[in-house]
Amino acid sequence: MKSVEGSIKCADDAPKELLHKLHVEYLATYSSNPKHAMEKTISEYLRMSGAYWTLTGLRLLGAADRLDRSELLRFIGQCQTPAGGVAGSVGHDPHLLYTLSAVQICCMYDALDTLDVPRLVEYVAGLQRPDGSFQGDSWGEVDTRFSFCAIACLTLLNRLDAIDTAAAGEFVLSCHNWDGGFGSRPRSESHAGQMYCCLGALSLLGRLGELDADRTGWWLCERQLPAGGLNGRPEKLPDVCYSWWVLASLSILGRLHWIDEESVTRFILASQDGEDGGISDRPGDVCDPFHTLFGLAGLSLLGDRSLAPIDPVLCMPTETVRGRGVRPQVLT
Ligand code: GRG
Ligand code: ZN
Repeated sequence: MKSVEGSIKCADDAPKELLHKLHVEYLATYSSNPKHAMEKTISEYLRMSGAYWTLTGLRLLGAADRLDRSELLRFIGQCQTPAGGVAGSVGHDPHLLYTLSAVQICCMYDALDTLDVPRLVEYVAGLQRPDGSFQGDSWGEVDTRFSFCAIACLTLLNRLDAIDTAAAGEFVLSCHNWDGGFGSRPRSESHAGQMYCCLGALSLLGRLGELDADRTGWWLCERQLPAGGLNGRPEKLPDVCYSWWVLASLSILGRLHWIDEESVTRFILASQDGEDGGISDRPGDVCDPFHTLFGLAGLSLLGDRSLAPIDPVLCMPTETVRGRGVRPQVLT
């Protein structure tokens, strides 16, 4: 089997600077651009998260005014269901993933009155199970991603009192593996996306002190490949979105300097589309708003001062998070 090491390279003529203006145009016009009609149809079920990726990306670029605020808030209002949770699209079923995206957008727009907050809190709290875990919706799938979504939603709404936080923390800690990583459930394989969710949840619960931060940080910094990009688990390809899941996790642990910042920056910049804007998963691939946000967010964490600072736990502008009086725990 061919090793992934060295299989992905940044071409010499790949972009080396951040294409700020092109990304603003790409994100601001994504949903109205006929070129993306097919992707838009296929991703209809996650439109709410798409709106969060686009708005957050534009906030980092200082161009949030390019989106129609009232249209987006009207859409959110239409997606909150009688159960209190928020769906990915109008007429769909609610889920914690989209409920968090809706809360994040409303916080960025300072418009929480768009939502029926007491009912939303009841919905989130109702998804907690006796072992402290969270199911994503009424169908019952349990995953540490959903623990993060629930805890992040309630933190932003200042309603952590609605759940059993001690049990929620114990469940997340029970998903910590011998290799230093975290999985989706107890004894599941370590994965960088799950790592971000678990460290984010423990940060918001103020329980990072219970971890061996060196062992955890070591699993994370081993995700960097020779070309600079980061993968999500051993022997996998590098992907720009892991510049967020891994870098944010290292940042929460106060160990961002454990990776080579220059080569990961080069990898993200090489994944930009030099003609139409946007960032893809790796150099030469097709761009999408998901990788565009996480590429920009990674660059912001790495200190690009042309972008607004980002909070490593909530993946929202630091200004918004502080404005709500939220100070997630980070280790130094
Ligand atoms: C507020 C930023 C934010 C997130 C909300 C849903 C969520 C919380 C986090 C998702 C974390 C996660 C599990 C990310 C991984 C996404 C991803 C690229 C999955 C692909 O997995 P595989 O197995 O890919 O297809 P690999 O790279 O392992 O081959
Ligand atoms: Zn990806």
